[in-house]
Amino acid sequence: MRHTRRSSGKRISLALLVLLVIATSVLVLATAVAQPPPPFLGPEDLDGNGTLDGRDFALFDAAFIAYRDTGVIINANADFNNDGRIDYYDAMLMVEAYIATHK
Ligand SMILES: [Ca+2]
Ligand SMILES: [Ca+2]
Repeated sequence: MRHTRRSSGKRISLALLVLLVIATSVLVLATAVAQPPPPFLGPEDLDGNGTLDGRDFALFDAAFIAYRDTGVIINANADFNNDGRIDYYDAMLMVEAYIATHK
């Protein structure tokens, strides 16, 4: 009986964590959409502000984790090689773009 209660609590905590991650991702994406038209740096500039920085990595990270954990693509722009997945290959393209723009 005690084990069941503890397990139920963990399920509720996990559900709350998943909701928090989704809510944060929606807020980040909504903020990115609300920005004025930017200079276009490249597809890896996920927030479109003309620089490739931690904010773009945060957007990519959210898309990467969502795809890894659920198989759902929450930001199709993070699928840089257009293969229908957000995975290691997209992460490599993100890192390569960062290195190329921060020489
Ligand atoms: Ca950016
Ligand atoms: Ca991909």
